[in-house]
Amino acid sequence: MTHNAELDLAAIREDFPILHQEVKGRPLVYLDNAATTQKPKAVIDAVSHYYQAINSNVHRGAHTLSDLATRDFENARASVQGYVNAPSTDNIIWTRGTTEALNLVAHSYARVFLKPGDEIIVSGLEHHSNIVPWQITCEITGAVLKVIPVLANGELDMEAFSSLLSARTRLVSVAHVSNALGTINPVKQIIDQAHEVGALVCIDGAQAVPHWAIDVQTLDCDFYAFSGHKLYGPTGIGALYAKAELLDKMVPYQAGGEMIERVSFSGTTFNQPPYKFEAGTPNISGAIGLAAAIEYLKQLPTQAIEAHEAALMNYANEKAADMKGIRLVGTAKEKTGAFSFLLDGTHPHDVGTLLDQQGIAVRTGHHCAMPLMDHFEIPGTVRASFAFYNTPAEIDQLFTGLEKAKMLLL
Ligand code: C6P
Repeated sequence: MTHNAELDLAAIREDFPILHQEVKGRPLVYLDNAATTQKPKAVIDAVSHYYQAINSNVHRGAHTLSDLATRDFENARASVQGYVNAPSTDNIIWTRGTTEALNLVAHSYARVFLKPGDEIIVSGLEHHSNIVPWQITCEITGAVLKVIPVLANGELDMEAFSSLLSARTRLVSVAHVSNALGTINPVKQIIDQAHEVGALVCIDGAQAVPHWAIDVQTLDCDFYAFSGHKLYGPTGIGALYAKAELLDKMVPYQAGGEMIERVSFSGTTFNQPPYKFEAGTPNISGAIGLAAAIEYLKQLPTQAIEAHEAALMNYANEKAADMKGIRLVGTAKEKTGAFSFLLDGTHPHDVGTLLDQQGIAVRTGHHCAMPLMDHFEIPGTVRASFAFYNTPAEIDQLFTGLEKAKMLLL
């Protein structure tokens, strides 16, 4: 369905079949969008159409269905290219998601080109997917991992970042948006400063792309990773953007079919990027579903969506200011998506369970950001995370649910 400039929330919610159900006898309030977003019918239909009408392997060219599948699969790559404004479809590598995209950079670039004493900088608010691949890289190469400290409000300490940068810095890898706190990091500044010392920059965009269409050329990042399932697309598909000159010199990630040019026992030559990094039969339906998600998002009124998401965050902040015994975790000036908090005297898991009993879905725990939780000396948080289909009424329900949880737990 097409939406015009004004945001028609009721019409938007009609596009998402899963939202219209009861959980534990209550209308579902889905506030776990940072974990995964729900899928519009356009995405479900695109995946279903692929399996019903054109299911075939791609790039084999042997018959009509294979040609159709290849066309839709490669058109999907063009949709992703357009969404992030990459110069060419050759800059877009299909992955299973953000995690695999970051591992690809670690495996195919960092492990090959970093030497003992080189430095990789991450931040203290990273998801484990943007920490562990670099720890392993450091173990293998002898490089050293440096960490940008996090301030009390959940923003990065940018002065500390400046002092960490040196001629030894080879790679900076940071989240565009924190999944645990919602902090929007100043990635353009990080990229520009890192480039001044000759370092490359990899951005974990998992929590940014669901909120606005990014532009990799304006950012001038070297790598940008994201997951389809957080962008209203299917699970098991994501993408890595990388600059062409880097892809040319990077080594293959996995080996097998598709990524080769010619195989013989006297030696094998590799395919051109992006295929050099895409061994094996890809997630064809996932790519087609992700393209359907992007096309769906493109027909929504972007400014109204952004204003609505900001209004949801402001409203949650106002409600929290009126509530006794709630402590927000992450109060950065620039935030999107995640709204993390603790209720005094309660454990996040107990709060999450009591919310679930009222049909309200949130995530509780460390959010795969254990170093960040250690930094704040907390076991985890309750995290409500918003998407454009959420309503102010759902935020009211969240806070009513929290008052009930408080009564039962205290
Ligand atoms: N965060 C969350 O509930 P994958 O699992 O590969 O699609 O995405 C990993 C990932 C990487 N970086 C960030 C910033 C993320 O938020 C995530 C996924 C989910 O916060 C699941 S742990």
